Amino acid sequence: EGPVPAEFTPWPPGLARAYRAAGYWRGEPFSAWLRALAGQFGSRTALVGNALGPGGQPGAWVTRTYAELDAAASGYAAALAARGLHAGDRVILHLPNSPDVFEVLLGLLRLGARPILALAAHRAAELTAFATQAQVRALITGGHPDAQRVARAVQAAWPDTLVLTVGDPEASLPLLAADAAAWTELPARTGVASDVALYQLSGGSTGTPKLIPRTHDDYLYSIRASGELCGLTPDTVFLAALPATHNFTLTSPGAFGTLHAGGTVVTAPGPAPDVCAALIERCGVTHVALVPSALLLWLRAPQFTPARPESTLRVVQVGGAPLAPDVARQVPERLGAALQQVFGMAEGLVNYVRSGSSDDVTYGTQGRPISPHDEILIVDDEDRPVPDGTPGHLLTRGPYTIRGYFRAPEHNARAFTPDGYYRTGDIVTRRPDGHLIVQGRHKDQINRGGEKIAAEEIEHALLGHPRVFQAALIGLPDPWLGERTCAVVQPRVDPDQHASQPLPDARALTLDLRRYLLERGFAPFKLPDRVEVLPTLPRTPFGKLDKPALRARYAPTPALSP
Ligand code: J2J
Repeated sequence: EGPVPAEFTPWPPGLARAYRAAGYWRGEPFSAWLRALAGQFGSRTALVGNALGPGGQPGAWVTRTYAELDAAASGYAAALAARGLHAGDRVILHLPNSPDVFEVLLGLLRLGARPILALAAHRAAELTAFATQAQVRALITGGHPDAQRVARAVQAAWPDTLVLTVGDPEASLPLLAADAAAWTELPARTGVASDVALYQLSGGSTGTPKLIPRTHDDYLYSIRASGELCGLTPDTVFLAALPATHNFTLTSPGAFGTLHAGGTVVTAPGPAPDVCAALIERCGVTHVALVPSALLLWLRAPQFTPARPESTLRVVQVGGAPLAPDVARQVPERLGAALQQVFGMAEGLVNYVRSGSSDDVTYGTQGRPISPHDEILIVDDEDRPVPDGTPGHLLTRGPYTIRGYFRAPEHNARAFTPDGYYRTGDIVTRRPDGHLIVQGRHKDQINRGGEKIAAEEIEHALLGHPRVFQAALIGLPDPWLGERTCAVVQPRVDPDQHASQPLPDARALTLDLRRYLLERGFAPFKLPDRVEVLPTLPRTPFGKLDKPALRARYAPTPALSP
C-alpha cells in the first residue's frame, strides 16, 4: 500500500497570495461568518418553512431570526460534540428540504466537522460509496422509514457510521440542538479558513462518485460575490425549491447568498408549481432557482399563468441543464419575473447573465464568470485554444475552482491539466463580449432534468445482473427532462445453448433491471427510463462502446417539443 492520496489539492502559493490580496479569500471560516451575520441582522428573519417532523413528515411551520439561527448552530455544534464528533470529522448530511438542513449544516461548520452534502434522493449505494471513500464518522438523516433503512444499510457497510436523526425525538439516536451556552468556540474547534469546509458532490462521469473539497475561503468568496452581483438585499426572499444543499440552491447565490445579504430563505419540499405558488404568496418570495424541467412545469401551471400583477416574484434563475432560447423568452410574460441564466458546477466556476443585459445575452447565453480572476480556456481536442465562436472544451481555473478531487490521484490526472485547469467536460462557445453559450457535453454523463448520472456507474452496476453481458447507458432527447436514459444491453448467452437463443423481451427486462438497481440501492433518478436489447453492442475501431451510433439508433426523429 502506498501513501494515502491527497484529500485536497492546494492552489499554488503565488495565486493564493493574489486571491488574498484581492480580498477574495478573507481568512474567515463559516462559523465567524454566521456570527457576524447574527450581529448585523439579529432580529430579522433568516429561515422560514416546515421543520422536519417525526417519521420524516413535515413538522411545525417555523420562523428563525438570524440570532436564533446562530444559536441553533451553536446548539447543534454542542450536541454533535457531545456525541463524540470533532473538527475535521467527515459527516454525511442527508436531509429533505427544511429549515433544519441549514441549522444542522451551520452547526457542523461551527464544530469544524466536514459535511458531505448528499442529495435527499440519494440511497444506500451512493451514501455507502461516500461513507467508505471518506471514512465518515456519522450520517445525519431524517426519521422517514426509507431514510432510516438507507442509514442502516450504510452502517452495515461502514460500521463506524453513527446514525443521528433530526426531527424525531423517538429515534434511537436523536440529534437535538443543545442549549447554545453549551458551546464554547475556540479556533482549534472550528477549523481554519484555508482548510476544507465541506464536500460538494460531482455530477461525475466515472464508476465511483467523486467528492469536491471546498474551503471556507473559496466557498465564501463565491457566495459573497454571487450575492453582490445578483443584487441581493435584506429584502430578498429566496425560495429553496430545488434540493437545498445542491451547489446551485446553496450558493448561486442561493440560500447562503441570501443569508449573506440579510434576506430570508423559505424552504419548499420541491419545485412543484402548486406548492411553490402558495409559498410565494404566503412569504412574499422574490427570487427562486429552477432547473429547466421545473421551469417548463411552472410555465404551464394555472397558478402562475397568466402572471398576477401583484406577485412578489422578481427573478427566476434557471440553470443546471440546457435551456432553449424560445423557452427562456417566455419567462417574463408568463411568470411576471425576469429570467437570469446560471451556468455553474459544484467544482467551482459559476457564470451569470447580469441584470440589464441585452435580450440576446439574457435569452441566448449562459452568462459570464463571477470573477475577473476566473480564467477561461476554450480548446480543441489537442488543448489548443479555438477562436471565439468556435465550439471547444471549456477549461477553467480561478479563486473558487478546485484543483483536485478528494483522494482521486488517477482521476485528477485526467480531470485537470498540468497547469491546474479543471476540464469541465462541457463544450461551449465564447462571444467576443465574454458570454458563454453551452453547446454540448464531452463527458460521459447524462443530464436528466438537471440531475447528473455518470453512465459508467450504472453500466458497472448492470454488469452484476445475471442476464447482462455488456451494457451502455445513453441519453436520449426528452421534451420535458431534456434527456432521459436508455440502457442498451447485450444479453448473456447461456453457454449450454447455441447462439440461436431468442433475445430477452426488452419490456420485461426494463422492469427487471430497474428493480435490480433499486435493490442495489441506487437513487431512483438513475434507473434507466428505457431498456433496449441488441445481440452485440457497436464498438469504435478502438474497441470503445460506440455511443453516438447507439444514440442515433434510438433517438426519436424528428425532435419533439413540449
Ligand atoms: C447547460 N448546462 C448546464 C446551464 C449547469 C449553478 C448552476 C448550476 C450548477 C450545476 C451549479 C448549465 N446550461 N445553464 O453547481 O452553482 C451542466 C454542465 C455543468 C454541470 C454541472 C451552480 N448549468 N450545466 O448544475 O455540478 O454540464 O452544478 O458542467 O450539478 O451541469 O453540474 P452540477
